[in-house]
Amino acid sequence: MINKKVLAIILGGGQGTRLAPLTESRSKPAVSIAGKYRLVDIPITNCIHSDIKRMFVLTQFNSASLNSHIKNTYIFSSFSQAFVDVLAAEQTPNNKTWFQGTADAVRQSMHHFLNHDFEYALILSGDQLYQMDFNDMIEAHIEKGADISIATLPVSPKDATDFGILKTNDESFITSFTEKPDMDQLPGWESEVSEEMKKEKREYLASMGIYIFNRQLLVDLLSDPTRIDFGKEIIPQSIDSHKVLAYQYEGYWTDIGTISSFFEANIELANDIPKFDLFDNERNILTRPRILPPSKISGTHLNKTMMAEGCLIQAKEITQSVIGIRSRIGKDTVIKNTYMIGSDRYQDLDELATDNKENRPYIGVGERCMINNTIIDKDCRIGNDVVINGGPHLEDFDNDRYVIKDGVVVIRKGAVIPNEFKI
Ligand code: ADQ
Ligand code: ADP
Repeated sequence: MINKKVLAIILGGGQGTRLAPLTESRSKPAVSIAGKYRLVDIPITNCIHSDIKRMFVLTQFNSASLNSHIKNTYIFSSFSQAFVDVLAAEQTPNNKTWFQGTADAVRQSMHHFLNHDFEYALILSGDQLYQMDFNDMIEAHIEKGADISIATLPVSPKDATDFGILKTNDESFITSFTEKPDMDQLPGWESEVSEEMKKEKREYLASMGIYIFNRQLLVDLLSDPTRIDFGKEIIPQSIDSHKVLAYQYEGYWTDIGTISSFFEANIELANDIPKFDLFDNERNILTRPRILPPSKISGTHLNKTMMAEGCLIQAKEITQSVIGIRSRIGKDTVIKNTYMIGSDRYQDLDELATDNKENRPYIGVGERCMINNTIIDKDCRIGNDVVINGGPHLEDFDNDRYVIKDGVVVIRKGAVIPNEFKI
């Protein structure tokens, strides 16, 4: 099955500064989540489960890891029209700059989209965690004769300032929209929401940054090059002149565009019943299958831990953590509230001997370490007796080995943390 009316455009990320340092050596869609997936797998999976199988991923810079992931994962039959193509910002004679914003990214790639037959463009963000069947939203869009549809979610006043907030009429058409209002602008923006949402004090309707546009309208709206962003220009400027429908969603959805939200979302996955269900028979998250051995664990007390395949674990305790592919953790180490992304490969015995001789820690985490509130990027070498205790007591910090953002310590990809180092 393939939905031939819809073309999906996944906004893969701007400069990615909010997710730095994870985005310093790779593009945002290639950032790893849940120990084995990449961010881009979430919107692609949602599309595939909705029978939308023609997708473009727009990214600011093209990384080898993103291309090889997509090329090796989303392989469709040669008789099908399905594809996932990565489009990176290109410099052309007419256009010497990178994408200025979300709408600009779509405008600059428009000539690629228009080569395809479609009636509706489904525009998605690349940094959100959710499972959604887009068909319901597309049906509502068609049934109500909308020009544009925006998926919306009730949020609390605290969250409302991070989103586009809107109000609708009785037919769910949007009558007003404000992008990321200040706290003192919020009064008056409340909406009618379900009893359940009211109880949670989620009375503001937020844009989820998921849009459906009718093809010609998108072309027309983007013909004005001063319109750079969907949230700042396109949507607010369309409310009065077009039928902009709010599609209400109440399932689990979270933005994972910052280090703290990315960290929280990953750690939450290790709960007994996480809000995001990776263990769903039908709506499973797709990613590149790797041929890895089962994880080997010895003497470890594992508590609320999600561990990917191919790990070698001798730690004393791992609690509320996500341990990514090929992770190695040494004896008597205690790891809590940590997302360890894993490694690209194993070291062989010769290499380990060389590391030993040169006094360099092995790839992974050494012995007798204590690690808490930390993200360990790929291929880090953390020595023995290291203490990393992240938390709100730490101030923001940045050096060539690690970064501290909102209390979360992020060990940079490939960083070497020597024996007995303390953070
Ligand atoms: P934000 O998420 O703050 O708000 P933005 O930073 O523009 O909006 O990002 C939207 C998506 O586009 C993200 O996935 C981002 O990575 C990607 N993106 C940003 N710049 C890009 C570029 N130059 N090229 C390619 N991709 C790019 C938006 C809306 C709000 C809404 C929230 C919901 O503006 O109204 O409430 O999304 O999260
Ligand atoms: P990231 O996942 O951090 O974005 P990449 O996907 O670009 O990084 O790199 C991962 C790929 O690099 C893997 O396919 C892995 O096989 C390969 N790789 C990385 N380091 C080495 C190495 N030292 N030797 C061989 N292959 C490596």
